[in-house]
Amino acid sequence: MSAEGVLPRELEQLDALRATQLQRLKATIRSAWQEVPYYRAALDQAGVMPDDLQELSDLSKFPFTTKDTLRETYPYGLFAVPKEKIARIHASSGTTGKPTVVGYTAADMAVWAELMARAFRATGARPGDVVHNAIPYGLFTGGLGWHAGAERFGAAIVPASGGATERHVQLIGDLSPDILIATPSYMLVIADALAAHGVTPDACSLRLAYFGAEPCSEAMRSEIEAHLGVEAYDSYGLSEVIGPGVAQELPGDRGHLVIWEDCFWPEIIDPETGAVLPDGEMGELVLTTLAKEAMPILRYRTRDRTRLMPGKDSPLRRLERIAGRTDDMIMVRGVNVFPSQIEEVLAADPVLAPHYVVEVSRPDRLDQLKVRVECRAAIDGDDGAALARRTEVHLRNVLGVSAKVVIEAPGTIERSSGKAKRIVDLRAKE
Ligand code: DLL
Repeated sequence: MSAEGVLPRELEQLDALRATQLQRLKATIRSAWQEVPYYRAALDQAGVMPDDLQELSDLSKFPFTTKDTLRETYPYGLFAVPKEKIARIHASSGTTGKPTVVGYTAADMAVWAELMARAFRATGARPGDVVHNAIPYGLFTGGLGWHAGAERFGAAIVPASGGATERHVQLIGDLSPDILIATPSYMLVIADALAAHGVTPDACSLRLAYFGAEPCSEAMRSEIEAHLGVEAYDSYGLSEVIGPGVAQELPGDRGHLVIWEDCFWPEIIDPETGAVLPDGEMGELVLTTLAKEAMPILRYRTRDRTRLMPGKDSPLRRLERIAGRTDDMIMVRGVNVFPSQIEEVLAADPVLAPHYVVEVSRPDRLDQLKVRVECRAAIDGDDGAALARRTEVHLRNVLGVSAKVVIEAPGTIERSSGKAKRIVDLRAKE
C-alpha cells in the first residue's frame, strides 16, 4: 500500500497539490495577520504583509515562530478564533519553564482525526481491528490524537494509556489486539514484560505497531518487530502544529515518512543562519500549518534534524527519519555529539540492550561524557570490563571524543512509559 488512495483524489496530482497549498498558505497567513496581534507585530517587524506571499517560495520572507513564542504568548495569545470556537486545549508538561498551550476548533479536530486515520489506511490496518493505545492520554497530544484517528478509521480502540506495564500485558493477553501504539522505548518495555510472561512473538496477537514521539533507530525497530511479531511504522508529529499526524512511514519505504503536505508546508533550514536549504540537504525542519483554524502557526522551528526527499508513488514529499534534535546536540570539549551517534554504536553490539543514558558533567572544568548502558544478560566482572573498553573504543572512533562506559545489569536503567530521557546534562548544576 502507499499514500495513493489515502489522499483526497484532487491532491494526487502535483499541480493540484501545489495550488491547494498556495491557496491554504495565503489564507493561513491572512488569518494569522488579521486575528493574532503577535503575528501582526512580527510581520510588521519583518517588513512583510500577507500579500507579499504570491508563490510558495515567498514564505522564506516571513518570520519564524519558536517554542519561546508560545511561552511569551501563553496561554491564548496565538489563538486566531474567539474562545467559543475552541473545542479542545492541550498543553506540554512544562517540565522546563511554563507549559505551552495549543488549541483546536471542532474543524481542526476533524482534520486531525482524518490525518491519523490515514496512518491506519495506508499501512494495512483493517476496520474492526482492535487497537491497544499505550501512548499516554491527557494533556499530551499523543494519546487522544491516536484515539480519534482509530475511531475515525473504524477500529476498536482500547484507551490503555501509558504506564502500569503489567496491566498492558494482561489486556494484550485477554483482548488479543491487532495493533499496538506506543513510544518505541515503551514498546520495548512492553515486549520485555510479555516475554517475561512467556508470551512468544508467534503467540502474540499483535500484527501492526505504530511508534513515535521520540527517535527510533533501525536497530531498535528491528528489535520491536522481532520481539512483538509485528510490522512497526514510524509516525512523526508535534503538538505545536497539531500533535501526531504530520508524517507517516508507509510499507515498502523504511526510514522515510510521507508528509501530509495538504495540511503542512515543510521547509528545511540551516539552523545557524535560518536560510532555506534545497530539498535533500540535512537541516532543521520548519513547518507551517495549512489547515488549522484555532492556532495557525507560521514557520515553526521544530528543532528536529532531517532532510526532505521527493515523493514516491505520490506527490507528497517525505522526511527522512528524524536524526535527533538540534537542542539535543551536546557540546563535549568543543566537539558536537548527537545522541543518535551514541545509539548507533550501542545498537551495533548484540551484547548490549537498547536501554541507555548519557550523562554529561564537568568535574574539573573538563566535560566528561558517561554512557550507562545495560547488557542483555548478566555479565561477570572481567567480561563486563572488556565490554566497556570495547564500547569506549567504538564510541571514540565515531564521536571523536572519549566517553566512559559503564555496563549496567539488565533492568537497572529507568524505563519511561512516554518519551525516554536519554541525556542528563549535569553541567549547569555543577
Ligand atoms: O510527541 C506527538 C506525537 C505523539 C508524535 C505520538 C508521534 C506519536 P510533542 O510532545 O510536542 O508531540 O513532541 C514533539 O517529539 O519535535 C520530535 O523532537 C519528537 N518526535 C515526535 N515524533 C517523532 C518521531 C509528540 N517519529 C517532538 N521520531 C518532535 C523522532 C519524534 N522524534
